[in-house]
Amino acid sequence: MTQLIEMRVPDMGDFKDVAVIDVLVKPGDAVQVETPLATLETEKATMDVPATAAGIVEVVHVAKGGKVSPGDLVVTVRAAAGAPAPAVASGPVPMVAPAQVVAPAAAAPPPAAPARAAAVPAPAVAAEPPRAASIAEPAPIDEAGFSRAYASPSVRKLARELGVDLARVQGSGPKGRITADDVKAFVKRALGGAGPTGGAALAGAGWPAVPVVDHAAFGAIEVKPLGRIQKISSTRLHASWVNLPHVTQFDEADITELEATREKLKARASKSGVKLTPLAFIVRACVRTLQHFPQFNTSLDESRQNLVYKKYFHIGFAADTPNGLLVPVVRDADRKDVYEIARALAELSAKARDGKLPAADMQGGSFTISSLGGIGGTAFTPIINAPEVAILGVSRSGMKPVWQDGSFVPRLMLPLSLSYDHRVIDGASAARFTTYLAAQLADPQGLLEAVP
Ligand code: CAO
Repeated sequence: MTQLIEMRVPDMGDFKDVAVIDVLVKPGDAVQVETPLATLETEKATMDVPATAAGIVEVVHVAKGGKVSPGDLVVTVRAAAGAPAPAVASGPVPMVAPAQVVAPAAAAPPPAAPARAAAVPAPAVAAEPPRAASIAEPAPIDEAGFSRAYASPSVRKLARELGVDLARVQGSGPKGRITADDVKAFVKRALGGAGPTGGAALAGAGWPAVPVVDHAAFGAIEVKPLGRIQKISSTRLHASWVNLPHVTQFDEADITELEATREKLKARASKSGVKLTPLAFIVRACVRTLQHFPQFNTSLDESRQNLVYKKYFHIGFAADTPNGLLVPVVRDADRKDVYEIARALAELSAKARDGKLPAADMQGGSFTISSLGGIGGTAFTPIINAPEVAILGVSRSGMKPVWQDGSFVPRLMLPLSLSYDHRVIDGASAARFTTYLAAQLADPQGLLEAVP
């Protein structure tokens, strides 16, 4: 003989007309004692209405968005045959404070293992499949952050079961409340994006996450979506940053003679439609240096056991465009003289700025230059355009006193910042590379020689 049990909203102190923000069961669902039936929200907290007996839900009397008061009917449950008498509705249900207020209940240790696990003999250890070495151990849960997170007890329980640190989950509910769907989406992202390039902000993926901050809580804000190019470059930059051990070697090149020569040639070049900028000379100098140090014109293959030496010199250069950062590639830069390089730079950067750069013009680069010289700065640490193994950063040149033959002389010095993949290149090679590069830049006549 089965029995119908009415489950009602328990005493909530002075609260009346409390919003139902989630209904967690539907007719036909099996519930156990303490299974959350619905989530209610007052101005100060969210709380779950728990089942008081085991059985099958017959009728749900509340709807999401409705209001309830203590004593209102939530569900009618058909008790399981032979089930023990329903537990007495136990005073106020566990309450969870919204963000900032620490709820003692929320900081409680993880719930005990489900009853089934206790009743079933544990599988022999040997029967467990070996754990893949690449799966990271879950990061420990930040208990203080977990307890501060704004979530109902049922969502907390779910998070505990799945090993999700609620402190790292962005809530999509009203006032930033974390829902069960937020927790599930977080886990899906962890499974799909775990690993170095995924950049998963998940406890389970082993990558520590940056804190999620409700910026609006501190003042006015405006949210703007990232542009398409920004999204692509942010993924690539992040992938390079987390996969390649970067080291940056700084140096200076004396370009006093180079600038004097460029000044002399600029007007004539301009008449034939060529803007002879320092970057054209820098590309030429890099090609000569790469020819001398072929290891910088390589990529690691997929197995990471071999270096792929490229016999071509396709030089990418970072171009600042209204849509974001693009890297057009000057193809076969070793077969171009300074004027031809200057012409290619101007054409490619114009196309990039107008949004008319075909994908083919951004592919196949073997080394990249990022020049901020036209803007300013003294040095920076560029991120390697992986799978390339090095990138040259160029900052603004300036007059400096340089000690020469017993006295200081004013020289125009160009700051160089070479970031390299330390798996492929060692520090001594990098220092030799920038020293050689600086020597090329100090020799404008050499750079102006016809290409063999
Ligand atoms: N030191 C001093 N002056 C420099 C210089 C340097 N290192 N490099 C360029 N200049 C000067 C040029 O001589 C030019 O002056 P004049 O007109 O008097 O000759 C002026 O700065 C502007 O140069 P430019 O920008 O027209 O040409 P460029 O070849 O130096 O640069 C390009 C072209 C596409 C690289 C540049 O426009 C650009 O987009 N730079 C930004 C790159 C970037 O965003 N890098 C960061 C990537 S990582 O986030």
